[in-house]
Amino acid sequence: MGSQSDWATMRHAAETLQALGVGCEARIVSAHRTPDRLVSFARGAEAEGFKVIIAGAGGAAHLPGMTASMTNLPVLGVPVESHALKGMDSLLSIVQMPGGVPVGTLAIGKAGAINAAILAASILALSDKALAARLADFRAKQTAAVAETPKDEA
Ligand code: RP5
Repeated sequence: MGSQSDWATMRHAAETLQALGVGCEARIVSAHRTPDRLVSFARGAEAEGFKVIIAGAGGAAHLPGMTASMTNLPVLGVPVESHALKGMDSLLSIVQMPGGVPVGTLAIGKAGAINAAILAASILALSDKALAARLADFRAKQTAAVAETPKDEA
């Protein structure tokens, strides 16, 4: 993620990955404030053993796109909700990549962070049968948890 301030959103990705039994590592890498760290991370991620990168950033959110420019790993982008523009700036910064350098862009905020984790798990599950089973179980439990009728809220 681009900043400590993104963690309130991106922790939902980490928690979802943990729930699915997928190992993950959370790092702060700012495209603007720590550009050398970005280059070093993106260029070395594959050799470090990462399989999928979830990049969350807000505002002028260049982190996902710049990361994707320096690695062939799948990069999933999470637009963090900004104060000024409610994350529309983040979304448009992340989603409008030029053809040839893809970032799989998710929804703004918490839903996007959760879905980035599930999508990362889906990618990894293609070559991991045990994870595929955990993912199927996760989805089945989610379905079972949806009531057929609403109840009054307290
Ligand atoms: C972006 O700027 C970060 O991803 C963050 O969403 C936003 C604001 O960062 P802070 O000023 O809160 O550190 O680079």
